[in-house]
Amino acid sequence: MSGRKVTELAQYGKRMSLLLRSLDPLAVAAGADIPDAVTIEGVTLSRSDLLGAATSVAERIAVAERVAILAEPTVRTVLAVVGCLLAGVTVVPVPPDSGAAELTHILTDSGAQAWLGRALEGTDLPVVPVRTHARSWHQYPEPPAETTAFILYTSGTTGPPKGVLLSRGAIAAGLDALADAWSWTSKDILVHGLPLFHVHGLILGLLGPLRVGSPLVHTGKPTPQAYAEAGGTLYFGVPTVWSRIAENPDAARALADARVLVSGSAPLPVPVFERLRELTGHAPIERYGMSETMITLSTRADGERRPGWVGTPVRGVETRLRDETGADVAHDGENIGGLQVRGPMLFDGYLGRADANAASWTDDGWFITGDVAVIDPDGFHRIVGRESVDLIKSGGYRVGAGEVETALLGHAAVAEAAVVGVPDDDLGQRIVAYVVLRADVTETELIDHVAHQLSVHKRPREMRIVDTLPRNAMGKVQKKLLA
Ligand code: MCA
Ligand code: AMP
Repeated sequence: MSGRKVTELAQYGKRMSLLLRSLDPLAVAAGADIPDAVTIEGVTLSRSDLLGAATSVAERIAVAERVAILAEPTVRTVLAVVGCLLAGVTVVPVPPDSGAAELTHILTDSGAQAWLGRALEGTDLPVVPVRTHARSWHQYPEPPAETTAFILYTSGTTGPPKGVLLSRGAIAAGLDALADAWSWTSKDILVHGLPLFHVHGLILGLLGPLRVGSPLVHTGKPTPQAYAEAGGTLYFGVPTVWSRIAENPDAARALADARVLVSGSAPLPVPVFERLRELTGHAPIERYGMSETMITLSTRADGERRPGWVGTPVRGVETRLRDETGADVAHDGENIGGLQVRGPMLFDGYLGRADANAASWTDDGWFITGDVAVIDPDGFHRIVGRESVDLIKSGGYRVGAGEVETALLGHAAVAEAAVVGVPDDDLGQRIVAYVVLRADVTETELIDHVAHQLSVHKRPREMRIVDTLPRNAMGKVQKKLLA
């Protein structure tokens, strides 16, 4: 990043930090105990259970700088994450379905010093146990707002996932902006069954309710039946979750008593929006964000909810559109441009990736999202798509075509590989791999190979074996012809 940009960002950050509050996740909503603060694995923890047990985790881990947490949806994961936040230790959440190559990359790249809680096999890091019945009431001073709270691994178009550095201050600002947009208060009960290693399930879905003081029910898996039975007021889901609920009218109707249904992480198809409205009586709130930025745009609980549109900037956020030459694009609801954002909830850069950091920011300090959007004269945003076909969103997961191609090329039978996202009614996009083979192999074997190297959710759902890949004169695969 240029010196000028760093100074501008620092000044911007300083102005915004005046608006921030502490990220001790249990401090803001302090007061009377909450008997049902978190329910997960069918176990309910009160706020004081959580504080006592997580503080005991903090005491064990406070000497560390960064630790890896296997982000299964369990009581231990919750205690480990909150314990680290109390002690000011950086958390590296590890997807529980991580395969060998992805796991090695995350642990090495992040510099995690130990596992906190359960470890995946095949790593030589020390393991610090999390004891659910231990209690401590030690009080830790609030670490500075700039302290990195999480390193979240997220896919790029090429290469292995990059570590996104999210500070305590960014998270506090991001959560407070959402509480404002969604009128989210301690009277709500949040329900979701999203994974605890991404912004959506972990930061919004676990730290959000702790900060607001609203009970959380984590359903394990986000099935229509589990959502229907949970009895919440506020529901989070990725579009795949909502489209499965929309196809299950009984489950959908059971959500009629909720206050707000929120969709995000990928575009919510308009027919799913309409069907949910018909069955539940609620027009869902749609919001837009990234691991790098948290949530920057949302429709509001007290505002218009327009199908296919993701609303207006949340508190503290500014947006603009730029064309390929860097010129301004009019906010006329028609012209499309590259979406750029800034605000107090943005990340502090990719860990150890000067190249990617330089490419992600404009000279005047705006983050280049890589998404293409239109903005109407009222400030409403519609996300049109991504600039690159090499970033795929499948079931709300961001998957880089390049990482899947590299994994496939690591199999002895694969000579060439090209991976694309194909429209899919259930997953939004389905990962499809085109391969040229040099030896016999079954499709299942190749799919399993990716699942074991990267992670289960990055596996191609379909393999297409071809004789050649379409290439241009430069030898580059023409993916538009494949997708
Ligand atoms: C199938 N399975 C396999 C294989 N094939 N296991 C090993 N090898 C294989 N080859 C098993 C899986 O282990 C799993 O088992 C079961 O099949 C189902 O897996 P799958 O088919 O992948 O699940 P799905 O039904 O497709 O999942 C849909 C989903 C999921 C639940 C919607 O995609 C999901 O949780 N998405 C959320 C993504 C998310 O949170 N994104 C937020 C990013 P078993 O079931 O027994 O385990 S943050 C973000 O985007 C920003 C900030 C934002 O805006 O929010
Ligand atoms: P991730 O890093 O997993 O957070 O993925 C971020 C990407 O998800 C964004 O850059 C968008 O491409 C996409 N995304 C998130 N929310 C939405 C939404 N509501 N509509 C369209 N795309 C979305």
